[in-house]
Amino acid sequence: MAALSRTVSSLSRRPQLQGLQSARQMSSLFGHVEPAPKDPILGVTEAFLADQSPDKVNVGGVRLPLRTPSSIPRSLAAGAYRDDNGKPLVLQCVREAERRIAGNLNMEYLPMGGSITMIEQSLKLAYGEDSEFIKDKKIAAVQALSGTGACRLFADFQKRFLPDSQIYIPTPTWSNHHNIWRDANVPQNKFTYYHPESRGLDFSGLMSDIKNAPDGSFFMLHACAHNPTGVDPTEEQWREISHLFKAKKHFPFFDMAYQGFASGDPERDAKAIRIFLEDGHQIGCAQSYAKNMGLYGQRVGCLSILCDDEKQAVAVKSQLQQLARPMYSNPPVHGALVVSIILNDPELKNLWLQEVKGMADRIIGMRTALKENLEKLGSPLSWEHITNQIGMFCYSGMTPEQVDRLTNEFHIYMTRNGRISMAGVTSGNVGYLANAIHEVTKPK
Ligand code: PLA
Repeated sequence: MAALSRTVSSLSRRPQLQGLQSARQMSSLFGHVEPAPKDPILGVTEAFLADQSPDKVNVGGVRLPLRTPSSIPRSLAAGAYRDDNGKPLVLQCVREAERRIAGNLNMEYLPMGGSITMIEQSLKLAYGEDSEFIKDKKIAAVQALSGTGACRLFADFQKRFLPDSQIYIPTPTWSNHHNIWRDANVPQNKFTYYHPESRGLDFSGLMSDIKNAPDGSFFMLHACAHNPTGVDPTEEQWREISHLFKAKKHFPFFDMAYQGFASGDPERDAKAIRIFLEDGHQIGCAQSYAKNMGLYGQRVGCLSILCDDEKQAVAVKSQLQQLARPMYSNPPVHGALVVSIILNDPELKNLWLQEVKGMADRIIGMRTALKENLEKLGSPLSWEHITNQIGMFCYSGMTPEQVDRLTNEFHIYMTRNGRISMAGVTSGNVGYLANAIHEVTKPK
């Protein structure tokens, strides 16, 4: 009996011991894992949330000063659009699409490549309503997890099928581009883009870097509303870039995260891509509906690659699907339904076009307001670049130290590269923001 009870109790202790042992193993197994460095963009939101001051403003995106007890903290850290009251905006066309979805449509898996309608409509936006490439089925395209997922899928494709290729990335660029191609194990090169003194494009530097790259190089280009600089080449400059690309047989990969956000017109914002198409390039393109439809958290976008013919496009698409299958199998359905419904219905599409223009115009208005406020305060510095730059961001030229002062003394949060998310500036906070910028940039 005693022997039996010993056996029973040792048996009953065993799972506990095993649990302890595996817990010990676990802690040593991951003991070497250090916290990851903070993301330069999304980390700003975290810092903002931790700030207890009632005056905090996040322009990293920007956050409003919380002057009234009723106001709620608003994040302007990542580039996310806010209305003039500083509130996140759900577009009317999106609300209507959601109304049509609710109770009517099922939530089955999408095909591995995503929603066919969403892809068709996305290609029309990027390549043109009547594009011969669409008609000839020369474009391999899959639904992607927003713009980030589209870039990453392309980078993985590049690594798998052109394993010796590298990617040229502009200086500066959206910080995550570096992470994307790094994690896909594609070596990176930089090319000149921005001219800090003129706060504009370094066109000659850009052209000479394109020229000096080995023939057949891959280049990552921002199709419009360059992030973070807000500086885009002119149409004429794009034509020259395209010609040089042709001579050098380079491959342009366009990241088009802001179609419609630059000029207010998605057609105009696709101009760079259309120029390259006219010149007979093969291109790649990442599209995102995060900003232009306000579908940030829905993670809906499209990756396309223009191929030589239909047969090649079929093969490339099947390989893109093959890359997606072991990662996430197939993309999410809800955002794809929203986009399909809006772009497939002429009335809703029209409403969307008006709403994109409304967002772009509000941002343009805030650029003028910020510049005028700084001038009224008597700032001796030139703020012309605020209105010359385009899209969601203003690359202010402030130093990391000046940004630190904005945060420490004024509770204004923005990325340390001096990027202001203009989409978060409102009639209510532009004065506060201008005053703080003036204080930290005043010559001593
Ligand atoms: N490409 C560029 C150039 C971007 O600026 C962003 C987003 C993306 C792709 C990806 O967006 P998506 O995956 O949401 O479609 N850049 C933001 C957000 C707005 C971020 O950093 O994730 C920014 O604040 O820079």
